[in-house]
Amino acid sequence: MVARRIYHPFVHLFIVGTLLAIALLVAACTANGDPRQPPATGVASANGALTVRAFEWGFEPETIVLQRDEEVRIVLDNDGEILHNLKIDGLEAELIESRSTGPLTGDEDQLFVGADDGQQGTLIFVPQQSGEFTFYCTLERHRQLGMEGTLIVE
Ligand SMILES: [Cu+2]
Repeated sequence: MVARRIYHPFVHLFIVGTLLAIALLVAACTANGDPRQPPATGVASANGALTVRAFEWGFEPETIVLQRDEEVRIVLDNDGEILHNLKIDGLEAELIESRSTGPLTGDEDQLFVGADDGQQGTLIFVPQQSGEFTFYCTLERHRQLGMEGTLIVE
């Protein structure tokens, strides 16, 4: 009887622990396999480079996180069948270079880069303001079809 009293709480803890572990495992597997999960957030690498894939109809990643006052080189990789671009509105920034491919280029001080289908464009700038902004494709209806993302400057 004494042995049972000592033994019992441990068995109970073991069962609860095992069930918890299984529940966590199942939750983790479900989250990873769920196609509705938003794509991972994009963060610039140590050398300030970040690739954003454009396609019909969206960007990947959909959320980009940049650091204020740190130079970033965004490579717009057009993986789609038609021309796309990436434009950021309302962000105070020092534009260093915009190198587009295809027929569209931005105005002089715009944060804009275009990329022809199967091509890449490069946009280099220094964000000078923290906050949350939107980036999108300016071509007709592309934004409405899903070519829109969030840019966060920390
Ligand atoms: Cu587009």
